[in-house]
Amino acid sequence: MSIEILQTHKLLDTCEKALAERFTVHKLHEAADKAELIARVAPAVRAIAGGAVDDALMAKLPKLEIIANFGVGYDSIDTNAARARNIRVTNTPNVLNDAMAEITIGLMIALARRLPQTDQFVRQGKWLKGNFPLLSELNGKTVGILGLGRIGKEVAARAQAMKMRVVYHGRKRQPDEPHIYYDNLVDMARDADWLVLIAPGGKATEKIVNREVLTALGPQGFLVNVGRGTLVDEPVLVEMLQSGGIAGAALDVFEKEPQVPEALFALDNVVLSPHQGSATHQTRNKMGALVVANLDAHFAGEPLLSAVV
Ligand code: NAP
Ligand code: 8YV
Repeated sequence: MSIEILQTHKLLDTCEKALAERFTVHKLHEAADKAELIARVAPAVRAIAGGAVDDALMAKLPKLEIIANFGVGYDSIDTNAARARNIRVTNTPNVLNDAMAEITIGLMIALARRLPQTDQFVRQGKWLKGNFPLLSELNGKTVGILGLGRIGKEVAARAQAMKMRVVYHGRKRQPDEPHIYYDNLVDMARDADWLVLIAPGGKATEKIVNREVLTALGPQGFLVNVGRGTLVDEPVLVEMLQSGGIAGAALDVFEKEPQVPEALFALDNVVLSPHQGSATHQTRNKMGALVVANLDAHFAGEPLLSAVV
């Protein structure tokens, strides 16, 4: 008999195909009556593919053994509840590091040189009436990275290639890293020209970038958030972008996606991206393959490839 699994949101076609070849897949996101679907399949469901899993959902699935998240960030899964219920959790680390580092540097250049705005300037015929204002460069500047992890290190390497000085903040110093460590985020923001956020979301980091941090970054400072929207106090960020409290922001993630504060749409010192960090064919295919490989390993009784619980 085929193993039954629950899929919580749309996944890549190749991933869905691979899952369908192995399992009986119940698609929660497609169900008109989600409660009815859960009640009907609950006695048989042994795995979840996807995120957005809270304790209440786990409680309804007595046979649940594993949650295979599509993404490295697993803040949408209650890992404490999973641990307490002896449910394994996997994520998709490393396969997206290069895509993430590329979009981070891309967003930095796009913001420094206002690439979306210059494109509009040409298309709207404004160049015929005069030149676009002068801007700034990345080289020679200091970038402070919040979260020098797997992705943060790839961002650091590329920032150095851009002739930037790299410093970082996290909960602990990493002795093998050559970059200067700040144990205080406010101090790092004060010394940095660019603040790049690539730390996990969740309670521990909620609004870690608050008014004090943004004030320290200051009117010449740029913020790039490719980590999670919850890292930033979003209303304060909007206010400081409007008032010139910071110079600009490039944002791939937001507090309540896909909702984006409308006030940002009117600002020229902002570059917006719809959570596209890992959104390339090659990376998403690798992420999907890792979701499937973790489920395969689990049901074959083999060690998981990338377990977080
Ligand atoms: P990682 O290797 O675990 O790195 C996370 C880093 O954050 C570590 O350096 C860690 O350093 C730091 N950190 C963790 N908790 C912290 C805290 N409370 N305060 C300060 N620093 C903290 O993770 P990764 O693979 O690089 O991924 C990082 C995050 O990027 C993911 O969790 C996800 O939210 C986000 N992401 C976004 C996209 C996108 O599409 N935009 C795609 C992929 C990932 P310490 O342990 O020293 O604190
Ligand atoms: C998303 C991400 O998972 O890996 C992460 O943590 O934020 C992204 O890769 C991806 O957009 C799928 O939802």
